[in-house]
Amino acid sequence: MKKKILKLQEEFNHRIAEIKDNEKLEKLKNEYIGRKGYITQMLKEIVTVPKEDRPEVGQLLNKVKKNIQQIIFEKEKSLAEHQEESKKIFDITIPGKNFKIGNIHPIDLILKQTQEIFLGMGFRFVDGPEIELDYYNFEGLNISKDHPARDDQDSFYITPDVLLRTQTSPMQVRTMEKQPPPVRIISTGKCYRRDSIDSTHAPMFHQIEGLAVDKDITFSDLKGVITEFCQQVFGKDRKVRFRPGYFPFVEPGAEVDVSCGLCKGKGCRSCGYTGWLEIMGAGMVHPNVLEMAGYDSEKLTGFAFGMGVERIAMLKYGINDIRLFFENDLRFLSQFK
Ligand code: 2NL
Repeated sequence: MKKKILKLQEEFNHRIAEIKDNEKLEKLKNEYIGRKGYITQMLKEIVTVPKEDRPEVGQLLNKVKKNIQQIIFEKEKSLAEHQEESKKIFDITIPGKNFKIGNIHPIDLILKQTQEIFLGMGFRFVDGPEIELDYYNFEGLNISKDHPARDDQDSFYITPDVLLRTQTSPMQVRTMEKQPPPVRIISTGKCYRRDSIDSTHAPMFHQIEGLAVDKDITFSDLKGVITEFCQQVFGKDRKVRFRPGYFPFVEPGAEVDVSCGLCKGKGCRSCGYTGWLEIMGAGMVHPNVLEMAGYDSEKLTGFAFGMGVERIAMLKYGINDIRLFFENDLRFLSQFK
């Protein structure tokens, strides 16, 4: 009997080593430790063992039973783990992880596009401080302390002489002071004004300004550059017109309109039934501005223009409220790709 028990254990050890799935393991479990299994069978057979040997044989049988139970338990665990593991490696039906990639802010999109267009026409890009001296923001641009134009460009003052720039022109003045002509620059960035917030005004906004100074620069050059820019941003089919307009730093000055894209210039609600949309101010640089920067206004002429980036973006994308740009609502911002 003892031999038979040990043989049973040995046989079990061989058989379990071969097993690779739950179904076969379950069968083997029944075969050995089930209700009609070998072990139960042998427990019944114990009566055939001589009385004095029974305790020893019984103990051995119990030991083998426990042993087999333990081995089966371990095998069940390892099969389950293996299954988990192979799921991880092989289940190609699990959906991939969706990486969220951000997109460029619509204002930056217009800024980048604009820079590309003007770089293509030979302009250089300059960058400068948002905290400026009164001199560069106003005085050097022909806006003296008592000039009424200051009313439209009320600023945030840090001291009476230091303020948040109300336009990007200060960098143009700084550039002229620093370098001899010819000058062909684009200045872009944030500007600040003490405006009440509404659908077309924000206390912080972005501007794009251009300046070209050289011998023999004419209003025709300005018209050519601006028309090219408008057609690249809004489309080849757009027309551009120049109306007289006043800015203290230019003479003559002009307001620039682009033909309405919705009605093709016929007049509709979106263009106020005029067929035109105002997009920027421009003009020939005022002789006073050239002189203050140290340029000879008898020998040199120049043109300049300035536009609000938010306004360009609103016209291009059909947006009706400037506040959308600054509220950081991803449902809005993620539409510009
Ligand atoms: C507007 C009008 C304009 C300029 C900006 C400029 C700069 C220098 C000299 C002369 Cl250094 N002019 N810039 C000229 C005309 C118009 O901007 O309404 N911008 C949003």
